[in-house]
Amino acid sequence: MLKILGRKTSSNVMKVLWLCDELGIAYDREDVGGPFGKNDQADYLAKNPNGLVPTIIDDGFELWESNAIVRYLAAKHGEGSSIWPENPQTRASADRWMEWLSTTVGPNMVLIFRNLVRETDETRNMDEVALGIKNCTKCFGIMNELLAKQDYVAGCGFTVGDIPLGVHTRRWVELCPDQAGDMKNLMGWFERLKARPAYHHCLIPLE
Ligand SMILES: N[C@@H](CCC(=O)N[C@@H](CS)C(=O)NCC(=O)O)C(=O)O
Repeated sequence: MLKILGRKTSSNVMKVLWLCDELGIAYDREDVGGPFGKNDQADYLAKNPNGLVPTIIDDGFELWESNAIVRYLAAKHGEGSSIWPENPQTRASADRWMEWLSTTVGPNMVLIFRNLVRETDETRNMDEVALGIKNCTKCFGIMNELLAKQDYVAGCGFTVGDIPLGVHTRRWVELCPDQAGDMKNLMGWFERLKARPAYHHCLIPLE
């Protein structure tokens, strides 16, 4: 059975859990990282030298990097579903939004999330929060424009492209409700995601 190493509160682990439930992939998850530790131990570092989560083990195949894991599992189990589009252009479009989350949205969401959720009153840096909000407003504004024309990021069907952005959009809505609330098309897409049973992985309390 597929083994997933990683705490369920991690945004990167959420991507994998969400995809597995969408495709009905059975898995066994072990808590690693955060308060559970173990990611600094030699046997974990031998699988993932970054000491980060998630890592998967599938029939002896070890893989880290959450987007790579999502693509691997979708390619293996998602044939015939909209999640892993057959059309190369639709698939490339989905891929583009996954990369954009990692390179452009994610680093700004980290500024907001780390300061508002993880730091204390003494260590919180509100200048970083303001910068994160400014840049995320631009990013989610781009999505809001896109979603005026289509139901999902890569077109009319739900794809792997919706997963990383969907994980972070929940954080945006919860941490910056005023900015998110003004983005009606984004909120419509968020409601469509919330209607998917597998999205429950992303709706747990932030920590
Ligand atoms: N690019 C990596 C980033 C992984 C990452 O930063 N994971 C964080 C959790 S979201 C982590 O392992 N933090 C240390 C910990 O949880 O102990 C991926 O997408 O898998």
